[in-house]
Amino acid sequence: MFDPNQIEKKWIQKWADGYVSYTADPESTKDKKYILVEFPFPSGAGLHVGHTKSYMALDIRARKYRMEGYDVMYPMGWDAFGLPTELYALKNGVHPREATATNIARFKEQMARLGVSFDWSREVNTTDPKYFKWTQWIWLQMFKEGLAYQDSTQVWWCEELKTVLANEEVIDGKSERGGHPCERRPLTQWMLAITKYADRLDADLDEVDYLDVIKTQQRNWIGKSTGARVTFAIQDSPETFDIYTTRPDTLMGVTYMVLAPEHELVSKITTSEKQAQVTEYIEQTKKKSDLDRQQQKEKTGVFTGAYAVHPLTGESVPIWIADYVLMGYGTGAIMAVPAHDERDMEFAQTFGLEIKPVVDVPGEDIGAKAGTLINSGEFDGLSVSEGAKAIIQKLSAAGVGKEETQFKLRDWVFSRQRYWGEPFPIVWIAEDSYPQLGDISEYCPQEPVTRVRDGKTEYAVALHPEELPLTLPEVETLEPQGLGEGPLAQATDWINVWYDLETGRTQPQTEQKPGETWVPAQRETDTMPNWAGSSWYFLRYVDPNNDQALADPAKLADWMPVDLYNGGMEHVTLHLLYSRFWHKFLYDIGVVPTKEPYKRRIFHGMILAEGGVKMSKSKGNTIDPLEMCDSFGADSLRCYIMFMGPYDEAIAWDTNGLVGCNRFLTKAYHWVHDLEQGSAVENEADLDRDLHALIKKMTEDIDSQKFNTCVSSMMEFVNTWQGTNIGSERMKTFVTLLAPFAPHLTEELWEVLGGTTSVHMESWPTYDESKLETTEVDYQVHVNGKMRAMITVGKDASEEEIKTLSLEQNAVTQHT
Ligand code: ANZ
Repeated sequence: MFDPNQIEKKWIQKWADGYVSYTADPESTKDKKYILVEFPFPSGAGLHVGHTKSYMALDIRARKYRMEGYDVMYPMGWDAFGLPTELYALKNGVHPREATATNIARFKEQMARLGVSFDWSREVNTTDPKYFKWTQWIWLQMFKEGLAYQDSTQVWWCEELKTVLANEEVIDGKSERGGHPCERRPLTQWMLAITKYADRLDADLDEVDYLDVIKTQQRNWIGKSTGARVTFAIQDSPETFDIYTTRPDTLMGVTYMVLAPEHELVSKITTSEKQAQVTEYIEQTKKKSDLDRQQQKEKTGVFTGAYAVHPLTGESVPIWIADYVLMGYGTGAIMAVPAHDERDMEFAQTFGLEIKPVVDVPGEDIGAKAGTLINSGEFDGLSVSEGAKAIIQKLSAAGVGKEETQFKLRDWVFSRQRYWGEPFPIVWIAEDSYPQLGDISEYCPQEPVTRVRDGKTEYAVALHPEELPLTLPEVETLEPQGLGEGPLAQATDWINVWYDLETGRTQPQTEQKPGETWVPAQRETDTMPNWAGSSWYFLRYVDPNNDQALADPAKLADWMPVDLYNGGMEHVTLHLLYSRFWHKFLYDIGVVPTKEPYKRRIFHGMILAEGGVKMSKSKGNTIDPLEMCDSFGADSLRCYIMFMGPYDEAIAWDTNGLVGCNRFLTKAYHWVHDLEQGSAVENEADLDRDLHALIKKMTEDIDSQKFNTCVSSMMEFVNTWQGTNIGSERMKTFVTLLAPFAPHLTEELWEVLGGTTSVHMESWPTYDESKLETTEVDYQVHVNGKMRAMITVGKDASEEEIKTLSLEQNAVTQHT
C-alpha cells in the first residue's frame, strides 16, 4: 500500500542523516546557478499555502539544474524586522526578539515538511546583529556619500494615541487600534535619495530579463515623463509660479490654474473674502493621504480670488486650489486644460469652468496625444508633437518655459518611529562641538545633515565602523512615546553617549567623560524600515558568515547576479526597486561586481480559496499546507500545486485536484513495485517515442515554468503504460523525471529499482531526437465517401502495401 507519510518520514530522516546534500560547493568548478525565492516574514500564523507554491516551484528548477550538472545555490532566510511582530509583541506582552525566534523555529519546521532543497548552511536573519551590522554599514556608506538626509514629510498622526502611525495602521482616516481620527502632519525623517538613481533604474531595465508586466510596473513607478516647465505671472502681484505639464501643446486650452493646497503661494495670493473658505479646505485636505486624493472620483476645490496671466495671450486665468493636485509631484501646480484632461474635465464640470478644445483628436479619447491643433492661433494646423515643440520654443525665447523630464519616483522615507528595526549608526552632536570636527570629516557627509533641538543646531556624525552592529537597547514598553518619537526615546542610558571627535567611538554617559576629544552626543531614536534588510539579503547568502565584509568580492563575482528570482506580484514594485537601488549604489562604491542584482525576475500567481475568492483567516477559507501534507503527503501537494494551472495565474484551490494527484502517485508507486509482473510491451518504438517525448517536454517546460503541463504529461505517460513491464532502465528514466516534483517518493522508487544513492544526484535524462520520430502512420479507409476502417502501417509503406492492407479489412470488403 502507498503510504506517503511513512515514505516521506523515512526520507526526511535519511536526508537529515546526510544521504544527500544541497549545500552549494564553494570549491566546485561547475557552472553556477543562483536560484532565489523571496524570504518570508516569519509571522505568527505560520506557513501558508501561497508560500509553498513559490518554494516548490523554484525547488523544481533548482533540482533540475543540479541534475544537469550545475552547482546550485538555493538559500532561505528570514525577513524578520517589522511592524507586525512589534504589534504582536505589544499585544501579547513578549519581546519581539522572542516572538521572532518562536516564529522562525515554527516556519523552519514547517518548511522541512515540504521536501524543498534549501541550502540551510546559508540561512540569514535580518534581525541577527551579525546580519544587520552590514545593513547599518551600507546605510553608513550612503550617509557619507550624501544619499541619506533629513526632510520633513507628511505622516499619519493620531492625536488620541499621541503617535505616528504607519499607513497600514490607518483605515479610512481612523486608527486601526481604537478607531480614533488621524490626520497628516509634517515630521522630520531620514530620507534616501533614490531619485538620484531614477534615470538608471529606468534605463537599465533594458538589460534584464524580467517578465514584461514586471518591467512595466517598475517603469510606471519610476514614472519618467517628458514635458515642459512653464512660468505663470500673477495678476497685480510680483509673484510668479511654475507648473509642470506633459502637454505643452495644449497651452492655448488653459482655462484655469490649480495649486496644491499646501503650495506656499496659497497664503500669499488668496484674497481676503476667500480666506475663510481656503483655510477650511486646507484643513480638510490634511485628513487625506496622497493615494486617497488621487483615487477619489469627486473633484473638490476652492477659488483663491487671484488670477494668473497666460504667458502667450496675456489673458487672465483664475487660480484655484484643489486636492487632486499633489504637492509632491512636478511643481505642485498645474495649468488646467479641461478639454483634454479627464481630471480637469471633471473639475470644470463640477464648478462650471470653461472647456476649450485645442486639439482635433482623432477618436473618442479626449486625452489622446494625437491630432492637430485648433483654436490655437498661430499654432493651428500643427500636429501635437510639432505644436509642443513650437510652443516650448516660443516660451523659452520669452524666458518663461523650457523642456523638462520628471519622475514620479519620490525619495524614500527611511525612518520609522518604532522599536523593531535597525538603529541608525550615527549620533547627533551640538553645533558648538561641530567646528572641532575638522580631522574626522570622514565621519560626515560633505553636505552636513542637521536638525534643530531646543533651539540649537545639531549635526549627524557617523559611528566608527567598529561600533557596528549598534544593537537595540532594552526598553520598558513598546508603546510609542508621543510627540513623534518611537519607543527608543525611553532608553536614555543608551541615547546619551560620549562621542570621540577623533575616532568616532562612543562611551555611555553613565561613565566618566573619557578624554578631551570626547563630546556629548545623542543616538537617533528612529529605526530603519522593514525594507532595509530585504534590500541586500541576496548578497549575504553568498557569504553569510563573513565578519570582515558584507561578502567576499571573489564569492560575489562567482555568484552574482542572481539567475532567477521569484516573488509575489505585490513585491515587484517597491522591494524590487529598493533592492536594485541599493545594489547600484554598492556597485558605484565598488562592493558588488554587477550593475543589476537579478538577471531574471518572475512571479507566482496567488492560490485562491475554493470558489475563486481570496483566502483569509476571517473568512475561514484558508488551506493549511501542513494539514494537506498530513492527509495526502507533501509529494501529492507539490504535484497538485504545480498542476493547478499556469504558474503566474491566480487559481482557486480544489481538493479534488489534490486527490487526483495523489492517485497519480499511487499508480506510479504500484507500477514500479509490480514492474516485473507487468505485461510485455507490444511496440517498443511507441514506448520509446512516448518516453523521449516526455523527456523533451519536461526539459523544456520546467525551464519556462510550465509546471502544469509537466505534471499532465507525466500523468498521460503513466496512464498509457502502467501495468506493462517497460524495463528497469526506462523506469529509472521516468523516476528521474518525476524526482523534482515528488522528491520523497522517487527516492523510495529509486531504491526499489536498485539505486543505492540518492535519485537527486542522478543526471537529468536526455532525449534521443531519432526516437521521437513516428514510425507508423494511421490511415482512414473510406468506401464511397464513408469511413469504414482505420489501418496502421509503417511510415515508409508503399501505396501498394496500403491498398492491400485496406482491402483485407472486413469492414471494407463488406462494402465493396
Ligand atoms: C496640462 C495638461 C493637459 C496635462 C492635458 C495633461 C493633459 P504624468 O503624465 O502623470 O506625469 N500634473 C502635473 N503636476 C501635477 C501634480 N502635482 N498633481 C496632479 N497633477 C499634476 O502627468 C503630468 C500631468 O499631470 C501634467 O500635464 C499636469 O496636467 C498634471 F491635456 O498639464 B497636464
